[in-house]
Amino acid sequence: EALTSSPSDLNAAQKHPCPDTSPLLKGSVNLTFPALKLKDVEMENPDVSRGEFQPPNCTARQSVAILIPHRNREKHLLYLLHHLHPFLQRQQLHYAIYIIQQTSDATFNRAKLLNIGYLEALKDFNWDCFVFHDVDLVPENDHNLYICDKHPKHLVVGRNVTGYKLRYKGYFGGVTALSREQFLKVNGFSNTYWGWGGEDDDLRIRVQLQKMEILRPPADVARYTMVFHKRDSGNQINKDRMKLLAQTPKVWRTDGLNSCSYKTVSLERLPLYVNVTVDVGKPE
Ligand code: UD2
Ligand code: MN
Repeated sequence: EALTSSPSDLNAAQKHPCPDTSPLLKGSVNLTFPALKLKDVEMENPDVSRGEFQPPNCTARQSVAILIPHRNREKHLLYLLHHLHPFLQRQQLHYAIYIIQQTSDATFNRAKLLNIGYLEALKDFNWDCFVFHDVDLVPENDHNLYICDKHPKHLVVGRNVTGYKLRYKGYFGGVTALSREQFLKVNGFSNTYWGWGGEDDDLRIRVQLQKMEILRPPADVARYTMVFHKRDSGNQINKDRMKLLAQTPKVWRTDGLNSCSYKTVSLERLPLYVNVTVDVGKPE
């Protein structure tokens, strides 16, 4: 087989499945945050094109869309791209990164942006798995696998800023991984959380209502560095969040993916990510 196959054959059916454990993993890495330009990060990642990567010599075990809600955090985005691309390549995944940008300075809606990311990414490819990712969280250990499991996964057990401890039982913020089916089953996120807080707990309630569990990697692996930031303007604390959380069991069927209306302002395929700019509207 090796004697007769040409390089192009290797890209087709003859590739072997990637191994269960990638030989490229490094474990815990020392993160650095040097001054960066987008061009530098592009040069570091010659095998990524239009935001997408496939392992060259084996067939990835899963195809994963990374969805990042974003507005006005350009420096964080560069750091994340700088660390996350090599991290995902070491995991031998087929992946693409989608940045979902909210236009206008109306109140931020993280959850709705992530619903939109899911819907838009599925227009490109039938992704197996979706990772919902804050822009300011950089994973410290590549044994924290960005793949989906039998149950939804919460990948952030600890952060540098909180002493690497789980903030509270049921905490589901920061970075989560749900399969295409799991996310559909819970009808995605609620679209009704404007401003900071609550939307992550809402998703946990949806998961629990479906009798799914929440899985977490071991604490020594599920570690992140959060790049320091203050509360953004346009993302003030959502004072209604407790009231909304009490409604979730009643409203989840009609508030979510199936009711997510938005306008796509532009969709650009940049070298390192797909840039989806959307108008999510504003609170009613
Ligand atoms: C926590 C959660 C986060 C979310 C949030 C409440 C962790 C590690 N993270 O983050 O997942 O549940 O609380 O809503 O527990 N963003 C922008 N521009 C903005 C505002 C927000 O890009 O102007 C994005 C960005 O990806 C950011 C994310 O939204 O990382 C969450 O906002 P945050 O970082 O201000 O909130 P934080 O750190 O309290
Ligand atoms: Mn943050």
